[in-house]
Amino acid sequence: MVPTYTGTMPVTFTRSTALRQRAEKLFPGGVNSPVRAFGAVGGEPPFVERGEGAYLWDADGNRYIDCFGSWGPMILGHAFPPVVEAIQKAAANSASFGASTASEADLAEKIVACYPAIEKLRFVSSGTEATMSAIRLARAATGRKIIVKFEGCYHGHSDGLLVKAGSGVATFGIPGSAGVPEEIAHLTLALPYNDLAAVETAFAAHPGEIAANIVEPIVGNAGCIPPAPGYLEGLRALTTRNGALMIVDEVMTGFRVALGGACELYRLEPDLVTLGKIVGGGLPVGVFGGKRALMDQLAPLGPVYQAGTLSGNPLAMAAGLATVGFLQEHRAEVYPKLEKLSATLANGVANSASSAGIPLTTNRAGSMWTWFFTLGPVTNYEQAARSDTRRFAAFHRAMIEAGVWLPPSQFEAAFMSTAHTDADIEQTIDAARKAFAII
Ligand code: HOZ
Repeated sequence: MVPTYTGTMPVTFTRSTALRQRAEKLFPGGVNSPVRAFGAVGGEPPFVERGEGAYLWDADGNRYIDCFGSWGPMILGHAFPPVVEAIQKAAANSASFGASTASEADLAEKIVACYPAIEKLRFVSSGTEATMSAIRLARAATGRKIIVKFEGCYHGHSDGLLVKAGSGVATFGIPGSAGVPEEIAHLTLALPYNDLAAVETAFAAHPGEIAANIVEPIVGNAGCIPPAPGYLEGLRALTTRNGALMIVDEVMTGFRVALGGACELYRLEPDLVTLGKIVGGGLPVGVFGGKRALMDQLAPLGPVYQAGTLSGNPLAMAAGLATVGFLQEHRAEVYPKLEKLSATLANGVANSASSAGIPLTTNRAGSMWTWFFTLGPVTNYEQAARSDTRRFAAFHRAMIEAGVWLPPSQFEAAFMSTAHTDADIEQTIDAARKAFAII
C-alpha cells in the first residue's frame, strides 16, 4: 500500500533520484521527451508509479494532484474504468494485426460526427505524424512549397515545423533545431500569432507560393493563448482568398475545449484538421482528416504517400473509442463541469497572486490554462516570453512540494480532468497561496 501524500509533510525523492540516475545512463538527459527532465524548473523530476483519477503517485509514494494530464489526453482522469476495460478487452484479442479492423471505422465515425470539416481521415500514431502528413498533403494538393506557421505554436518535431516552435523548443530557448537543413527551414515562414496583417503581408510577399498555414487555434504550446476575436475567421478568409489551405491543429484542443474542439467553438471550416492526445484516450493516436477529395489524394488512391505499421492499432482504437464515446454521451455534463472547476481554480490562484502582489496573467480556454508570471496581456509568443521564468520555476517547485504537479514549463498549458474534485481545487489554490508567500 503506497502512502498518500497530502501536502502536509515534506516530500522525499529517494527512489526518484535513484531512478533518474539509472535513466541518465540510458536516455539522453534521462528522458524520452525533453520537457520531462524538469530542466526549466529544477528540482527532482518525480518518477511516476501509478495514476488514478486526478492523482499521480511517484516511486517514493508521494501523491500529486495532476494538473497536466499527460499533456492533455487524460480528460477523464487516470485509469478511468471504461477505458481500462476497453484496453483489456482489446488486448485479449492481440495487441496488433497490421491489418484493418472494425474498431478503426467505429472511432472514425465518431470523429466525423464531431468534426464536420473531416469527411475522411487517416489514423497515425502521434500528433507529429498527423501534422507532418497534413502538410505533405497540402503541398501536393496545391503544388506549392511554403508553409506558414505561428511563433510559439508547436506541431510536433518534424523538420519543417521546428521553426520558432513552442513547447520544449521554447522552454529550452532553442531557436530552431540543429539537424534541420536551412533549405527545409526556409520553406517555413513563422509569423506572430493573433496578427492578421502579418499573414496578409506574407501572402503578398509570396504570391502563389504558400501551400498552407498551420495553426493551433488556441495556442497551448507557448502556454495557453486564446485567439483574438475574429482572428481565426480572418485567417480562414485570407487563406481561401490566396488559394492556400488552412490546417487547424487540434491535437491539444480537440475534444478538450468542446466535443468538436476549437472548430466547434469558433465555427471554423478548415481544409484539414489534425487531432491527437484525447482521441487516443492516453494511447498513441494521431489523426489528420479533411474533405473527401483532398484525402483521396493519399495512397493507395492517390500519389501522396503516408503509412504506418501501428496506425489504427486496435488497443489505441479501443481506448480512443471508450474516451470519445464517453465524452459524446456525457457532453452535457462533462464540459460544464470542466469549465466550472477550471474557472474556480484559475481565478482562485489569480486572486491569491493579486493579494500577494505577484504580477500574474491568467489565460484560460475551458479546461486548459496558463498562469504567466508577467503583467500581460499575453496574446502572442513575444509577450509570453516576457514572463519571469525564474519565478515560475520557484512556483513550480513549491507546488510540487505541496503535492500539486503543474507542467514543468512556463510555455505549456495545464489541463483539468473530470476526476478533479472541489477539494482538489481548494487544495491547489491553498498550495498556490502558500507558494506566493515564498517565491
Ligand atoms: N507536446 C506536448 C505538449 N507541449 C509535450 C509533450 C512532450 O514534449 O513531452
